[in-house]
Amino acid sequence: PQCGYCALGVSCRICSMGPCRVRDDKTGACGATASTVAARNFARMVAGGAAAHSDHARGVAETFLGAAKGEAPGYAVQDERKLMLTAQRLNVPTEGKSAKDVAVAVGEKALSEFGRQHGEIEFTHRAPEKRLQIWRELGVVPRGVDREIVEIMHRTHIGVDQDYRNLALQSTRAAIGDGWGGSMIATELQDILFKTPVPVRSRVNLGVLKKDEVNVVVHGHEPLLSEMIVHASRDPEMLKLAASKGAKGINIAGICCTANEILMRHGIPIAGNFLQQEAAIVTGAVEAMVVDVQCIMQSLAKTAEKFHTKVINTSPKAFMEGAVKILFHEDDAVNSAKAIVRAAVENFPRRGKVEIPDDVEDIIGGFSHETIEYMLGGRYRASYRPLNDNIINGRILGVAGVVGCNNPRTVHDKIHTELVKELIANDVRVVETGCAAIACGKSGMLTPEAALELAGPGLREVCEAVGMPPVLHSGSCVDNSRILIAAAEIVREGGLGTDICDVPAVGVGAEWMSEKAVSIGQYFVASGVHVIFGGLPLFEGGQEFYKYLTDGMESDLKARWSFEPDPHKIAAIAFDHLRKKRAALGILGKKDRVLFDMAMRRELNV
Ligand code: SF4
Ligand code: MSK
Repeated sequence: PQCGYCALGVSCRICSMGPCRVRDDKTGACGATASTVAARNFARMVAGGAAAHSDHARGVAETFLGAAKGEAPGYAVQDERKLMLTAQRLNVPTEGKSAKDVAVAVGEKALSEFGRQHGEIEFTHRAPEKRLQIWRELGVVPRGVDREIVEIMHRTHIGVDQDYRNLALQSTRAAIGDGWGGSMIATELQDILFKTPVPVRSRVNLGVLKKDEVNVVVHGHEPLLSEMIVHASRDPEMLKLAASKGAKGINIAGICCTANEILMRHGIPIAGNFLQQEAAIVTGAVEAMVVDVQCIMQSLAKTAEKFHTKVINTSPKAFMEGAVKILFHEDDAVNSAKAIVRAAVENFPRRGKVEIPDDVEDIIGGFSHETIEYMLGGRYRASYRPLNDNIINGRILGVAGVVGCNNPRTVHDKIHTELVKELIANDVRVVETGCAAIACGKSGMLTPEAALELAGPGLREVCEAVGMPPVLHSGSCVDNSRILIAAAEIVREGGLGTDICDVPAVGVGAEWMSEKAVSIGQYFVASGVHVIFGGLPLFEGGQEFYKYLTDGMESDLKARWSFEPDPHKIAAIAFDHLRKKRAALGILGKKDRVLFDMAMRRELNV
């Protein structure tokens, strides 16, 4: 049974005078009000989410440094151009230095951002100047990734910070440390190690599992593992072993964000999103489900007991009862990955009845910020200019970042897909990450052909001109940092205001469920983007705090939250917001294309 107080965000168990359930004018045993309790709960969700993203990033930075020093065989810098750009952004000198030395310095600098105690996280300087100014005035520029998370844990201890706005500001600081810190570090270093994604065609849904091959499903979040599994599955020794067991090959497929990572860089097919993890096992066709961290249901091993599937637990941070432990060692990645793939192959003869659904869709992934810029502007003038122009001339109403999880409170994928269909039909350019992207992939919206069928006339015209799908897959949860960078670049390109809050843009987490989603939501709001979450209005019980989230935050951050479970109402809120932003920019009406005659050209002041 679910607790009504918890649903409203007003139960507290942070000290043993409680637990307390606090509503209206009642208080906890310590005197805490409902708004204080709700703000503390919100802050702790942000801390949990920011910690998850950032600990993932720390692991990447450590392996990156090991690879740069030649101490992590199997990993190497694959995108030197991005290495040099990232060095500049981190204030690491590059002149006269070898790529190896720059990589070591970048790895050390990135790693130091986590434990940094003073100053400002370097990547926050990628935000528009005005945004940075807002953060500085509010005192919310993160000093270090870890420090802001620790400070949340301190401030939410019994008897410390009791002011809901002050708690929300620290949540903002930690969330910025996630989006413009930890998550951005993860994305940038992963791109340098494994290549910056470019568009790649693949397939999605359970139908990607193969009847006659060994199926290895990788699930979780960290590409350090999955990249190596992909390589191990192509190893001739492994393929020979598979053949000796009667299999025609080794098929890798992904679930959740691990799926997004290997789709983006290798075009590996996706078996499904969060709510399909057990369904993949139930096909009877999965020899091994290889899991690392985050979003792995504890029920998996129990489900697997009924089938031949081995759930292989690879992270020392996340032990699972009933799973086979084959720990993944980054300093011996190739052999660790081979041991995992070998275990899967050897399990093939134990297969029983197999039932793989036919459902499968084509999908295009790989829309990194660099790719979007290149596709819009071309090799020699990569830029967001065409996107800005198409927003200004009204062909595109605005941009929506639709991200986040699945949640069994709603029919699987329904809110994502109904919402996104409505958005693109009304000329909103949609950028997606995480399980939301997989949901829309399964319903066929991630192909250029979808633009012809589903997009409104303006968006269709733009998609046809550049050969893009109406919905862009930009990667995993940490890759929401790509959307932040794209937003900053749109501002830098000019014509749509001087801060991210001026751009007609919204963020939506329609089926969110994880703490990471709350951190993502807060760093989008902190960056100036109106954020709409579906599901429960989790903090509604703390009335003043809830009013602050949904209204008052606007005066601090020029953006706020909305909570709305219905996809059509979410779309209505989004359209209303995009139109308001367009009106403020003076571009509300659609501008007709004008063919300039000679007299008009002469009048141009260029
Ligand atoms: Fe109750 Fe206050 Fe303790 Fe929370 S901190 S459990 S509201 S006494
Ligand atoms: S995997 S956090 S269910 S998006 Fe990133 Fe999906 Fe949400 Fe996990």
